[in-house]
Amino acid sequence: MELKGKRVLVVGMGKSGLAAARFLHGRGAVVTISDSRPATVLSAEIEAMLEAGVAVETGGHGLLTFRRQDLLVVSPGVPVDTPELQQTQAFGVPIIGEVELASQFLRGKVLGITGSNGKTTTTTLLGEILKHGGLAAQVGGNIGLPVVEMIDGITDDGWSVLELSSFQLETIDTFAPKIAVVLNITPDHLDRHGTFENYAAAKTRITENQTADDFLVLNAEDKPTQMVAAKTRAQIYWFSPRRPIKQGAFVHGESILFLPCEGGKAEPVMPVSEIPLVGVHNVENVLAAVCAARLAGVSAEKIREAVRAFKAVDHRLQFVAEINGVKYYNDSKATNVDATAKALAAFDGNVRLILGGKDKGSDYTLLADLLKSRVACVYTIGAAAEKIESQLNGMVPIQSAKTLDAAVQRASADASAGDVVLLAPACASFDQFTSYEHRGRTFVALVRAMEAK
Ligand code: UMA
Repeated sequence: MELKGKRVLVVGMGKSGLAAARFLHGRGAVVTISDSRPATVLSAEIEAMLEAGVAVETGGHGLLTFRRQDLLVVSPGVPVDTPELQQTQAFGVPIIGEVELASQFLRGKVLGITGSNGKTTTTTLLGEILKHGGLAAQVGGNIGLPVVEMIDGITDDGWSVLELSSFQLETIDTFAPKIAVVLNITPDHLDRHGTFENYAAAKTRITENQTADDFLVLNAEDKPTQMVAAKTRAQIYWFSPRRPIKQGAFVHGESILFLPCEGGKAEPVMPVSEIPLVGVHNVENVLAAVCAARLAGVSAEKIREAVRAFKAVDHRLQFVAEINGVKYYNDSKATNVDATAKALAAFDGNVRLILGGKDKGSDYTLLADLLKSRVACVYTIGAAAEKIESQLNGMVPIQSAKTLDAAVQRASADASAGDVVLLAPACASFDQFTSYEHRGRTFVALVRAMEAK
């Protein structure tokens, strides 16, 4: 892609947009960046952009700004159906996301991971496995590092391991990972995508440019993920924690095996008991990582060593502390109902569950069975509290705590030895926090403060 002299508008002044604008300017493009937020809350970003030689528009997206451009680069958080973007598209101006832009300059091979849940754990784990296996590898994408910032970090023989969200995949064009992984597709971001079908279609785009020389790793136990198989030209590898499969990774008895090809000989990789993470969903994450890492050329032995040494990623079912026999877990990254279900399934019972935040059009009644079998009390917080309380009314004891601070205090006051206090809120964090990390860090700090008393 030739950028010199091109007029490019970057939409969104968050991490992705700022990185994209810097990159484009460095390649000789004439760059403008536009953000809907007012200048008063963007002063540091505005200064940095102006200093870098990028023109800035804040407080809304001006239709005229959008008209005089050769290319638009949108941040993942900007919906593609915003009127300004649609108008630009109608004028024939190409619209791509930051991942597509970066992929046109990124050297080496890409291992892309998507799914509704488990992306960050699997991406981080795969980065560790590839490095332990002696391969040059870097990790980024939705996990927090814009892909444009990874362009100088890898050579032709290395791997970029990318966590990819539906938002990022919605705006690709030519992006084609050598190995793509779809962990699962369960309802999430329905407020943005409108329907589950649209959301699943965005995730499916991870394979749309793959060829017969590429690999696609899919979850054999997840129906919507199985459907992705019909849309690919890549070679499919399956994973399953429940049953043997013809090509891919699965659990047999107490062991994880990898079958490199149909009719081939299954290789033992490791005992399931050596996985240092709780929950069946983490067995699935490891199985997906085993498939992808074997396809990238890492030996079973190196995979086993790297998995054994792996530590739970912060905010994903992260054990925080045990105080008076009560265990505290931070699963702030459980930002949708399915992730909360997976977290609950990792415990036998006596869970005091903190639920709530910014609703994403979710159906909390899907938790009914798990709540009845495993949860002693739900403590609601944030903007979604009322909806959660009305949907779960009568299924489980509920206390309206409003804030995370109050929820932790009440749950710990109610808990007795053997109980688990779990933050797995099933909602986005943006009503009361700046991010799920901020929410998770706040939870950890509240627990540590109780521990110190
Ligand atoms: N904005 C506009 N116009 C709009 C909407 C937003 O100008 O119509 C502006 C906002 O005012 C804000 C900026 O866009 O200033 C924010 O952009 P962004 O939401 O794309 O956020 P970034 O900081 O660029 O971070 C993005 C990802 N954010 C989202 O997808 C919402 C980060 O994923 C990612 O780590 C980062 O790029 C680097 O790749 C976060 C996330 O929440 C972790 N992802 C979702 C998830 O995991 O569920 C998908």
